[in-house]
Amino acid sequence: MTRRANEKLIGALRRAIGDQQLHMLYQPKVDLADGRLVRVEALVRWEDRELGTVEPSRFVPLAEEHGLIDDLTQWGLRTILRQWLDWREQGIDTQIAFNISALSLQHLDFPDLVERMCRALEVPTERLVLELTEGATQPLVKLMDTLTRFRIKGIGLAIDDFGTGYSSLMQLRQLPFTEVKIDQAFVADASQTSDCRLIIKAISDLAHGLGLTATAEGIETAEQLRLVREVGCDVGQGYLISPPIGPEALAPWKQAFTAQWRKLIADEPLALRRDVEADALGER
Ligand code: G
Ligand code: MN
Repeated sequence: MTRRANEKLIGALRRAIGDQQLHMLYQPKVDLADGRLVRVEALVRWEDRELGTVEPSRFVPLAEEHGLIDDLTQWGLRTILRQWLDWREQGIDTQIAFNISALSLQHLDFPDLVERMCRALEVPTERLVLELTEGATQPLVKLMDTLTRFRIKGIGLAIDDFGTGYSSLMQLRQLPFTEVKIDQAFVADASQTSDCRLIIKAISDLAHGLGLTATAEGIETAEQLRLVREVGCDVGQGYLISPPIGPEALAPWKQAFTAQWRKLIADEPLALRRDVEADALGER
């Protein structure tokens, strides 16, 4: 893109952060044992009147480059914390996962700011999970101090898109993560190649060995759902379960999905359907 086009985009982004042109969608993640909602991932969307839909993959790097990332992060945090309160009013007590730029984590006082925001709105810090992707230039190990501060405050930490890019096994061991999100590329090919199934299982076993939750991203088919359940992933996310949805759609989704879950796993081998069996035995 030309410099001029970029400048126009940055100006528009600066205004958008101020006046409601950004909004959040939320994609449910469910417990793969019983289909229950465990958390949602907040995904920022930008509809500009002139520019149309601008993808986060385009505007987040620009925001980082031009000093807007902290404003964007704070707008996002305020939005999701208020949303949490709204859902709790409706009787939904879920965790919210928030994608965070490694740049925002360079400030050592950032965990305190997040804690203050949670406290001001009376949202328990345990309801918040931060998702981090390792950038090419910024090994996450450098952020050890900030990440440790978040953990001490009870905030969860997920490593996103694990298995592609630069994520190394050493970081998993050294950093205080609570969750590993297996990159959707592996899940996408899981039905075709046994290599991908093997990799998903290996990451999932590794996560469990280190005491972390293994989440499979990008589940689009019932076959992929079966495969990730079979290899022992704990949490699932993807279009099959739900695309990212507006906040008002969460309650209706939750109701509909419980019924759908039974159908989704109906053809699976019985060994995988412990929850259904337990139900039949009246144990739940
Ligand atoms: O990097 P991260 O895992 O945060 O990216 C999440 C992105 O993946 C979102 O933009 C979301 O819309 C997209 N996504 C979510 N579920 C699926 C899926 O099942 N298939 C594909 N192709 N994309 C998905
Ligand atoms: Mn993510």
